Amino acid sequence: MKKTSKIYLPGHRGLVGSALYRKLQQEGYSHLLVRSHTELDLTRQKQVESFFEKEQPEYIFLAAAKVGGISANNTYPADFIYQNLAIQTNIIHCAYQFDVKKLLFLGSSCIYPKLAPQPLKEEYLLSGKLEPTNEPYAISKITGIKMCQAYNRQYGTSFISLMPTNLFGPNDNYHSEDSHVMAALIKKFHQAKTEQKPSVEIWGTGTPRREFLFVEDLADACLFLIEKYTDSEIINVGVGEDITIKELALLIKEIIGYKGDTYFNPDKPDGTPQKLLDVSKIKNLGWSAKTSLKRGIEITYQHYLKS
Ligand code: GFB
Repeated sequence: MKKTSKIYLPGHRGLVGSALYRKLQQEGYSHLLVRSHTELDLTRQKQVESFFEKEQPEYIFLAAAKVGGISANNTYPADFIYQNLAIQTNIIHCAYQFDVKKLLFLGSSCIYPKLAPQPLKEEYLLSGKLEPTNEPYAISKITGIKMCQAYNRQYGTSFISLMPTNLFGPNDNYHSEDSHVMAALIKKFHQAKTEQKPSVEIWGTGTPRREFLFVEDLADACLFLIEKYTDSEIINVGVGEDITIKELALLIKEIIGYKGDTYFNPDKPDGTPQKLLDVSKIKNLGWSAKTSLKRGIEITYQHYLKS
C-alpha cells in the first residue's frame, strides 16, 4: 500500500473506522475515501456500485457494520443479520468487480462456538453451536469470512479476514441499553459519581470472562496485516489475556474514582462464559498489542469526558 493509494474506509465514524482513519492519517496516507451514511447507504447495492465506479478504490478496510452489546444483539436480531449481510455483501462483491487490490474484512470473536476450548484458535470456526444472544450477528460475520475465502478461491482476489476480540476506545457508543460493557460501565460509574448515587448495577453474574483490546491497537494491527498477511484463513487479533466482568467493573470504578457500591443483576444475560483469543498466529508474524487495559480505559474515559 503506497502513501498515495486510494484507501476506502467504510464506517469511518464508528469506533473502529475512526481509529483507522486517525492511524492512516498519522502514517501519512493522503488519499482516504470516506462517505457519511447520508451520502452513501451501504445497504443499497446501486449506491455502492456507483461509488466504486466513480472512485475506484485500491484498498478497503471494511469497518462498517451494525454492532452492539449483548442486549442490542438480543433485541434487534433482524437488524443485525440484515444490515451486516447487506453492507458486507455489497462491498465485497464490488471489491471483486472493480479490481480492488486488497480488502480487509473485520469479523468478531463471537464467530467461535459458545463452548469452544479456550483460548480460541482460528481452527475452531464452525466446530460447534454459537452463543444464542448474538447468533444472527455471528452468522453474518461468518458469511463475510466465507465470502472473502470464496472470492479468493474462485477469482484470485486478495481479501483477508481479521477476528478482533471485544474492542473499546474513543468514539464508542454510550447508549444505555445497546452499548458494549466497557462503554456502559464507564457511563454508569461516571453518572453515579457525578449524581452521588449509592450504587451501580452490573448486568449478569459478573463471572463471564472477556478480553479487551484498545481500538488503537486494532488499527495498528490492521495496517500491519494489510502489508504482511495474504492468507485466506482468518487471523485473531487480541491481547491474549482476559478478566472477569466483576474485575473489569472494579477497575473502571477505581479509574473513575467512584466510592459507592456495585451489585449484580442476574436477570440480565451473561452471554458466552469466556471469549479469549489465541493470538499465537499474529504474534508469530511479529505483532502484539501495546496498550495496557488500565491505560486504554484512562484514555477512553478522558475522551468520554471531552465529548
Ligand atoms: O460487552 P457485552 O455487551 O457483550 O457484555 P458480549 C459483556 C458482558 O458484560 C456480559 C456484562 O456478560 C454482560 O452481561 N455486563 C455487565 C454488561 N454490565 C453490563 C452493562 O451495563 N452493559 C452491557 N452491555 N454488558 C457482544 C456480542 O457480546 O460482544 C456482539 O453480543 C459482539 O455480537 C461483541 O461479539 C464484541 O461480549 O457478551
